[in-house]
Amino acid sequence: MATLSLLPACNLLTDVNHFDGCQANCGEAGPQDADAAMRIADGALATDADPDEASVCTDGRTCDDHQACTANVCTPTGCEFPLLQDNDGDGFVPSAFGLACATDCDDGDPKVHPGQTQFFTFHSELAEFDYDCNGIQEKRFTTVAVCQDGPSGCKFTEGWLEKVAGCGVTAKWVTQCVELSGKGTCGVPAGGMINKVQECR
Ligand SMILES: [Ca+2]
Ligand SMILES: [Ca+2]
Ligand SMILES: [Ca+2]
Repeated sequence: MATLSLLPACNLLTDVNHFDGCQANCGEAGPQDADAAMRIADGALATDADPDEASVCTDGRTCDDHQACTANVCTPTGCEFPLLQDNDGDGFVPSAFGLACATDCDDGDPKVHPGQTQFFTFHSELAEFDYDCNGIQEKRFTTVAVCQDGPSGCKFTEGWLEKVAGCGVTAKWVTQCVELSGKGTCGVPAGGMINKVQECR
């Protein structure tokens, strides 16, 4: 038999912050569940002892997606599982939360997140050039140019002149290698180099 609640029900239309703003407490089991998670999102708490505790709704339903990085929230007709925090909207919770699932190493930059496949020529505010948050700043272009005399003409590998450029650094990139004046004179001709910026992630 269902238990009647004497407290007013949540109104999701008028009570925007319905996780902790409505008097009915949204039917949550206690202050440790979605309320606590929402306070983290509000910035009031740095940690939550049990962010993944299930919410028991007033009608007896249980809301729990068993994900530590989302709150378990009862709504009048179902459940919601909003991320604890995602300021930049890239779908990842900031790593500052200290949870295994919290992997966004710069929550102020949507270009920075796990799984990022693009490389960039400029650094982010918090993650430097580690755009995919794996702890390493990988360079996109890693070959050093080779321009040598060979038995059948010039042996050439396109690449950086002398050494691999650092992230965001502009340096010379060799694009051509030819016999400058006959056999045995392989070298970089005029116009055989460009300025290139190293990209990283
Ligand atoms: Ca984020
Ligand atoms: Ca981010
Ligand atoms: Ca990286």
